[in-house]
Amino acid sequence: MGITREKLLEVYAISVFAKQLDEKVQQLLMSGAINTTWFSWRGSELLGAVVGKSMRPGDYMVAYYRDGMSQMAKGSSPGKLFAEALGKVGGNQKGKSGWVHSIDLEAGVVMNSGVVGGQLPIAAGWALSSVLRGDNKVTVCNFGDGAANEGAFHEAMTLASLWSLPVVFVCHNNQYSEHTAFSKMSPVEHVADRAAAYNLPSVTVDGDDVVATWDAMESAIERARTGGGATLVEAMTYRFRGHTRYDPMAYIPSGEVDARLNDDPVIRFRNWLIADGHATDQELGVFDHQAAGEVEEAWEFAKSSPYPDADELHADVFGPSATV
Ligand SMILES: Cc1ncc(C[n+]2csc(CCOP(=O)(O)OP(=O)(O)O)c2C)c(N)n1
Ligand SMILES: [Mg+2]
Repeated sequence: MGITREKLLEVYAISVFAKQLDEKVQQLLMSGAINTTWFSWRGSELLGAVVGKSMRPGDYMVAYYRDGMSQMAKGSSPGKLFAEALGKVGGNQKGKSGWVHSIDLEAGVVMNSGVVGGQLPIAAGWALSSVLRGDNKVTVCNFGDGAANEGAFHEAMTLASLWSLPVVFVCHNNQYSEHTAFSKMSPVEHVADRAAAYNLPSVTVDGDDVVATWDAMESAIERARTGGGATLVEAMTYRFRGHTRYDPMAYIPSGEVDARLNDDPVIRFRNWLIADGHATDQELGVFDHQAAGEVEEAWEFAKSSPYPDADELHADVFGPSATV
């Protein structure tokens, strides 16, 4: 039990890559080179990396629009995600889903949604499918703190507890839901405090603390896999950028974002890896360098992929048939 050196380095590699990819996308958006809806994950790279890396390859991930870093840590191709965000044929859904509905069945990313909270009962459904099929898989469901205020949260927690489903609900509590602070939306301090009402085990962890978050994920996944049922993990994190790129963040107390930016968790983790003897500066420098190359590869892949032909409009979609 506990995170190995190998996994610590994998978490570092994916988080530094995710940070650089997000920065590349911001730069492309601000320069007008691309135009897409992008929900920045800056500030939560470590959390996403730990969630994806703590799962088995065959496990199911139910994603949400701000957790591309978790999906990539689970094995989803960055190039295909990027192409999907741009509506290109090379994307996971050939450009028809866009970023917020991209899934990757090969990587086990089975569901994704822009409907806030909508994925929670569906995650319970995936977990129920594992019980019925006896496939010994665990479903991990990512969602935000705002999603915990949807009725769907209540439905999912109730069923997951009642039926002892093999699911781990991971709340990425970045303390804001669009333009509203969690403290203004919730009568209890933590999402995890609500678990008692469902008789569910729960924990609140510092999502920037890789070791603590790994331990929380490992024991919740183990509980789910061994018949102990569901767990609610609340990981505290922070959203470095606005909800979308058009958000001036005027509702955030002055100095709050700067204080967070000056204590970037990815840099803090890097320093800790060195200070604690897990890696040298040179070893980590190799990952930093590789990440820069992989970001360019993903961008090149997305850029060079064509847009779908107009003939494709009705293929692979529900609704009017191709003959309409
Ligand atoms: C059912 C529903 N209600 C409202 C919205 C509009 N909306 C999009 S993102 C968002 C904020 C959700 O916040 P949170 O769950 O904390 O996730 P975060 O964006 O902070 O990662 C809202 C309200 C939506 N997409 N779906
Ligand atoms: Mg939030």
